[in-house]
Amino acid sequence: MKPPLLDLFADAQPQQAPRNEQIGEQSWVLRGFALPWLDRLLPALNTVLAAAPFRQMVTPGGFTMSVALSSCGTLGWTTDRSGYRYSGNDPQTGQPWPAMPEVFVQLAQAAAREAGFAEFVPDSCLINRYVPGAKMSLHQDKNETSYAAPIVSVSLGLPAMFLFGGFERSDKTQKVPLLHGDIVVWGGVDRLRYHGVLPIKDGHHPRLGEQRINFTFRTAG
Ligand SMILES: O=C(O)CCC(=O)C(=O)O
Repeated sequence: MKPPLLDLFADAQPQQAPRNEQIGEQSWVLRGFALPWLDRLLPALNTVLAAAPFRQMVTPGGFTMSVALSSCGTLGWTTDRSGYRYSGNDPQTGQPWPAMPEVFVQLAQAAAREAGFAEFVPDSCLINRYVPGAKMSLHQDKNETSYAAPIVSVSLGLPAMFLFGGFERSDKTQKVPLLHGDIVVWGGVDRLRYHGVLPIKDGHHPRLGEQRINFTFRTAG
């Protein structure tokens, strides 16, 4: 029997008290918001990853991303030498991306609602896997057809330092520490703010091991 991709039953860390922190006019960090969902989220994640395993993609500039990616939903974000785009099929298998598990949709909608975005209908969930040292450079999410919907970004596993900037790459950034279970939501007037993740520090998370997993929910199509 193949071992599970993630250890579903290892002890969870002590729970953080849920609270909401405003980091922009329409941007919030929902502390610990995903924690009560974990027992449903992680098995669903394993199912998605069995069909669309993590892989490292190449940027149009020819660099291999340090973060490994997968996706679920009707559209998955991809990159290769010819550009960044959304695709209905996993380029590795040629098959449609796995369907977005119902629990993913419910969590994303609950978080969006909590942050003031009532009608969020995500059609894409990018799943980012960071091992220690992996990072994501400052960027704007601009490959979506419309910017009307917010971004809902879920953090699991090792801690991260999230950078939340302005509308120019050179704008000053806020450093927002993110822990297991935190969710960042930004949209409306903040939808196109630059953001990124500093290199993940070495560590071991009791439930997810030596990695950080991020779900980025978007309405792409
Ligand atoms: O990992 C994160 O917290 C952010 C991910 C992100 O910015 C992205 O996938 O566009």
